Amino acid sequence: MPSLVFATNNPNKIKEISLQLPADFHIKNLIDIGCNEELPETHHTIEENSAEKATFVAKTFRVDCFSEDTGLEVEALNGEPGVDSAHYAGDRDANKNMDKLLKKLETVENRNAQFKTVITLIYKEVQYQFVGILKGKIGKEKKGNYGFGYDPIFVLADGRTMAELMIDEKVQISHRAIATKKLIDFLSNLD
Ligand code: ITT
Repeated sequence: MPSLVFATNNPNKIKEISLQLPADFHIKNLIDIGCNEELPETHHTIEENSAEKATFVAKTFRVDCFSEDTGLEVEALNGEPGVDSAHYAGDRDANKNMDKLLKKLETVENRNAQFKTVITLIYKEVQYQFVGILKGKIGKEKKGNYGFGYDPIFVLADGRTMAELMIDEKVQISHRAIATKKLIDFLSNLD
């Protein structure tokens, strides 16, 4: 397995993806390569922002790396918060983001939503993307103490919210896990 930098400042993403990676797969994080800055996310799609973060790190630090961008897309809101998921209520506050979404959906019957993760790998200066989608519904209230971000209001097919799953269960089924599995399969097949 090649040595890669995981270009993210989100410790929850590192925790989840590290659990899934095979034992011989070593990732470095941004601190290891001396990158202390916020990664640029200036585009209007999850795909473009994911690519932007990986490209920035690959070019600035001359490393092979991967990044990921994730968004929650709500059907009745035409895909909102989507690419704005982190800043939906203004300041990266998960509780405020969820409150804003619950308020917008107060009288809305269609609660269908999906999490979408796009991983961008830059390996030997070539870019690859891997997508993971998980469908669910937005609940009426927050439930559960695990996970992060929108997990307490994202209801799975079995009626539990994502925040009611412990991390080892989340990494079996999540949007991020689906995209990560594709990344691992790809890397395993490199010569
Ligand atoms: P990096 O860009 O440094 O990787 P970030 O936290 O800014 O980290 P994103 O731009 O992908 O990450 O932001 C997506 C937001 O969506 C994030 O702040 C969370 O609120 C939410 N989110 C991402 N993954 C999630 C998950 O697995 N469960 C619930 N919410 C999630």
